[in-house]
This record gives sequence, structure tokens and C-alpha cells, in this order.
Amino acid sequence: MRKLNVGLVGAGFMGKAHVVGYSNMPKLFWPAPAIPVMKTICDIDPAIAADAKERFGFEKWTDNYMDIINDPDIDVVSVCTPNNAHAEIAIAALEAGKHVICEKPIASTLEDAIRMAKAAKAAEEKGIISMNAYQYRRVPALVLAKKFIDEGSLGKILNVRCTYLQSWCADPSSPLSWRFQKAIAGAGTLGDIASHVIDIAQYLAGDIDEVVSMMRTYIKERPVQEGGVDLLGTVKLGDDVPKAPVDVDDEDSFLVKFKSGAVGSIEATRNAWGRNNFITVELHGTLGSIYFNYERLNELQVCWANDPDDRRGFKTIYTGPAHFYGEATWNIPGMNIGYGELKTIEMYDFIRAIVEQKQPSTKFSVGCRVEQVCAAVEKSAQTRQWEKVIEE
Ligand code: SOE
Repeated sequence: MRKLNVGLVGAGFMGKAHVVGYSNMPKLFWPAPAIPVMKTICDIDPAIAADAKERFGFEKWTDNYMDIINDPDIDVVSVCTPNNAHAEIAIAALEAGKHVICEKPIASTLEDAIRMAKAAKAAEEKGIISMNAYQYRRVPALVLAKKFIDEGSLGKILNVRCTYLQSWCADPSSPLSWRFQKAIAGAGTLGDIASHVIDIAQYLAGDIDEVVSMMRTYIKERPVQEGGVDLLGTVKLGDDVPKAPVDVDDEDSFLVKFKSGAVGSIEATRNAWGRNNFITVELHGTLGSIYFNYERLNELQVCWANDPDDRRGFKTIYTGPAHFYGEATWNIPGMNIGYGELKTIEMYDFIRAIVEQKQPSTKFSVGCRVEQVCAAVEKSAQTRQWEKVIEE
């Protein structure tokens, strides 16, 4: 069976998620399209890189990502660093003829996102695959929702309401990691999590054309985290630790108009006590509605307009063997998948794209379009007016 050697850059939370995806892929999806081989792991902190090599079973570690780019044995590069390093690593990898999966948001600036989409387009002509890691559109329940939309079962789409609510930033003693620094992250909640629901909304209802938005920062400074991987609010730092300003958004709310004529709203915050990975999508069409909540990710609620009056209402479909990826995931509906399996599905789609030489649905130009929507959201928060999504 074909083997693909993986070089992974960034050994934090998302590095671990990619390793889980690569390693479990042939265990769930068999026969696998190819077998990923954990070749080299890179982190700028040598101690983290060396530790990750042992823990994740890589053959080598390095603290210089160019060792991966210059290694002719590496076929595939995973970019799992903070956002401001995505462009330089991903572009170097694409130019060196490596297939690239890059974490989201695609970049920390729109200029970088556009450069990455251009580099991916040039590489595509040479059979190189690019993928942005917007995994949530691959949840089987949302792929089922997309099937219902595409086959016309929901009629004309009128409204798409999405939220992404988390709580890990609600405590002011949660440290100031790179995710709260504009120079590194590019944006706060907008790039970190609103981007996921922008992707889902565009996946289900097509391109967003215009937005009007509000953005707020509630906690203006936080205790500084020195080094280490981002612990996402699982540690708290006390008053003895120096504080620094937060220069990104905590919360974003915006109305959207789609090119199709549908309308909708998106709300995202990381300051919502009691909400953890609360990604919801409610979509109304002329023939029915769907509702999805990631905190119950193996369920899709559907209401069909044509059901008789006395029994019309939301019913729950539990995803399983009858649905997308169901041949590989746990085969009792309701047990189907968790986050690890979702990253495994993502790696399956990525490796399959390489083997079949077909770009995945989240190629870099799609990640770049999410960034263009984010740019319109930021502009509208300033101008307090509707803003068009500018495509280049
Ligand atoms: C933190 O908000 C975070 O880890 C995001 O960065 C991820 O994209 C999301 O999937 C889970 O939450």
C-alpha cells in the first residue's frame, strides 16, 4: 500500500489533533487510500519537539521547519502553528511540491490568505493538494444536511442562523496566549471560531455577499503566559503575573446576505459561561428546516413542511452506518463520532484527495473566501454599515 511521509509543524493542541487523525485513519478507513507515516515533527521549542517525537511516534524532530521543507522524503506537510506563521510555511511547502493541510483561519492577514490561495492555485497545476482544516463541515450530520439541501428536500433556503459559543475566555484570569494578540492571531473570536461557522454557512447556503456587524472586547488585559503550548483557559494565572493588553475581539455578531438571496445571522463568542463547543446551525427552507448542535454532534433535527399538520415538528436523525463516512465510523447511530473521529475523517478526505488527485472542498481558495468574509465583518464593525465581501 502507498505510504505518505508526514512532516508536522507545531506540536501543540492542533498538532496532537492532526496526529490522532493521521494515526487513526487507516484503523477506521480500511482499505485506506494510503498510510501516513509520522516522519518529522517540528516545534520552535526544542524541548516540546523532542517530547512530541516520543509521544506521537515520529522518526525525527527539529526546531527548524525548513528541515521538513528541504527533505525530499516528506510528501505531506501539516501546518499547526499560530496563525501568523501559516503563510510562510504553507507557501514554502507548496513550492517544494508538498501537499499541505493548514489549520484555520488560513492566515493572520487577508494579504497572506490571498498569497496562499495563489500559491495553492499554481501548485494545483502540478497535482499538489491544499486543504484548510475546516473540519466541522465534515460532521456526518452536516453532510446529511447538505445532501437534503442539494437534493431540494428543504426547498429554497430562506434563512441560516449560526452560533459558535464557548466559555474558555470568560474568566479574566485565563492567560493571554497568542490567541489574544493581533500580531500573531490576526483576530480573536472572529478568526478562531466565527470562521468555522462562516465556513459552515457558506458550505450549506453558498457564498455570503454582504454583512453588517458588531464586535466587542470585554476583557481588555490578561495575565501573560510565558512559553509552552496554548492551554485554552485550562490554567488560571493569579494577580502576581504581569498583565498585557488584549487587542482582539471577544465577541462578534453579524447579519449576512447570501448571493442566493437567503439571509441569516452569525454570533460567536468565547465568553459565554455554560457554552463549550456550542456550534449551532438552524436553517429554514420553503419545504422544511434543519437544526444542528455540535454538543449533540451525532444528531440532525429535521422538520418537513409536508408532514401532516398533526405530526409536523422536529424529529431527530441519529447519524450512523446509513450516513456519510458511516462505513468507517462507529456503527451504532448515536455512538457514531467524537472530535478524534472528526479529525480522522478530515485526514481521510485529505489523503484521499492526494491519492485521487482531486482538490478537497476546503482547498485554500475556500479558506481565503472565509477570510474575505471576516475582512468585511471587521470593516462593517468600523463603518457601522453593510459591507460587501470583496473577492480578489
Ligand atoms: C479554541 O477556541 C478552539 O481550539 C479553536 O481554535 C478551534 O478551531 C475549535 O475547533 C475549538 O476551539
